[in-house]
Amino acid sequence: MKSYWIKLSSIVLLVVALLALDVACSKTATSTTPLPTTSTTPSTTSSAPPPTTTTTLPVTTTTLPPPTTTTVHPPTTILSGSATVLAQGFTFNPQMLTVTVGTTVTWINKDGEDHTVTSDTAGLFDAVISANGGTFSYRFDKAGTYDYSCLFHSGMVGTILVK
Ligand SMILES: [Cu+2]
Repeated sequence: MKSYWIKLSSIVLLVVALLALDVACSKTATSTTPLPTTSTTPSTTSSAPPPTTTTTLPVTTTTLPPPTTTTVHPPTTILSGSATVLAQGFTFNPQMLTVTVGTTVTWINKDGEDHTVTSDTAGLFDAVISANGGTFSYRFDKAGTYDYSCLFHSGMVGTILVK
């Protein structure tokens, strides 16, 4: 019985010793001494900014020559095969259309009123293009200037230039 108590007490002591050792170890592990902060003081050599020398330059007024106005002519797009003229807002758009010989021109009425496509050359072409999408097509097989107008609205004129 006595030996049992000795054994037990020795175990308890051992456990206590182990615990103490563990505590000591954890203490040493956690207590990390902070590194010395080497505060490098910046060398404050405040160099004064260089004095701003404001040199007043003499104002040279150069008289520029008048701008040369170059009139840019829009490139005349010559359409071939097929071309379209819109009757819109009581005008033919484009008002002048240049096409090659053999081109079929189609007029499309975009207005809410009827128009006509009537050649100034009597008997060449005269057609009514009805309101909201009416169309008329004519194939120009000869070079020349073809003026036309709308019989319903004076001043509604157009030209087809065939080259
Ligand atoms: Cu018209």
